[in-house]
Amino acid sequence: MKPTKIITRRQAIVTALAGMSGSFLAQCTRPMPPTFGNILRMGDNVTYLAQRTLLPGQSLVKEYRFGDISSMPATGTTNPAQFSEAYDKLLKNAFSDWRLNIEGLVSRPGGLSLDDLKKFPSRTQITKHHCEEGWTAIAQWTGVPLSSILQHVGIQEHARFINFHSYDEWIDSIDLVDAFHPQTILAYGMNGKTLPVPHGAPVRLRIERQIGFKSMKYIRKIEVTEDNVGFGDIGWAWYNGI
Ligand SMILES: Nc1nc2c(c(=O)[nH]1)N[C@H]1C(S)=C(S)[C@@H](COP(=O)(O)O)O[C@H]1N2
Ligand SMILES: [Mo]
Repeated sequence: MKPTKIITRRQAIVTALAGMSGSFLAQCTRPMPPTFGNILRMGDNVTYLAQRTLLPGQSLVKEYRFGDISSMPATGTTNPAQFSEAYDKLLKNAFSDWRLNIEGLVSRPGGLSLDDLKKFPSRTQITKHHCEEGWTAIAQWTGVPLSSILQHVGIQEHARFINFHSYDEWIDSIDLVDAFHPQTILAYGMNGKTLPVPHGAPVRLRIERQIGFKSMKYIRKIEVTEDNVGFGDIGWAWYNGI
């Protein structure tokens, strides 16, 4: 008779844990973030999975009153005209030639003007912006829900990511849960006025369930894809839920 293999308590625990996490991931029908597999971005996977599992993602962030509006510094790029000829031209025409180009996995690709966007029912929200540098600010944003635009262009079956491209060459993406969140808007107004250049004119994203840098300014193009393209190696996490 063969001697029974003796398993130490430690081995048993390690094996059980590996099995548990393996089967958890195997059973997990949720998509993994595009940073999955990058050891430095392990925290990203954990917060993404935890938030998407525990909070189905549709809860609303707090909205404030008009009197709560604070001053808000403009950070990062504050005027793409300084280096982008294309943006400079658009700015000189008060953005009348600006088009929101939408391409990728959509049934009706094309360009929407600022006036086109303003024909959709608008949403106005007073929310707190959380910059990764540690400051916060409260402002009022007016725009069109991203969900309305995605429904208008008709996203196709395999679509999973909404990628944004800006005039200052940023590329970033969000998943469909955040894209269809009711407070995710393409904002063209700020504090009751036209969105000013330092804050992202003519149109910026407001994505209230994630940290500040995900709210991309100076939007040029939206690309709907199955695989994530909108995440460069900028050293920041892709998923930044708050
Ligand atoms: N295109 C673009 N979007 C951007 C940035 C930028 O430099 N370029 N900065 C980000 C960061 S870090 C923050 S905190 C907010 C700042 O928005 P604000 O300038 O309106 O305060 O925009 C985000 N979106
Ligand atoms: Mo930021």
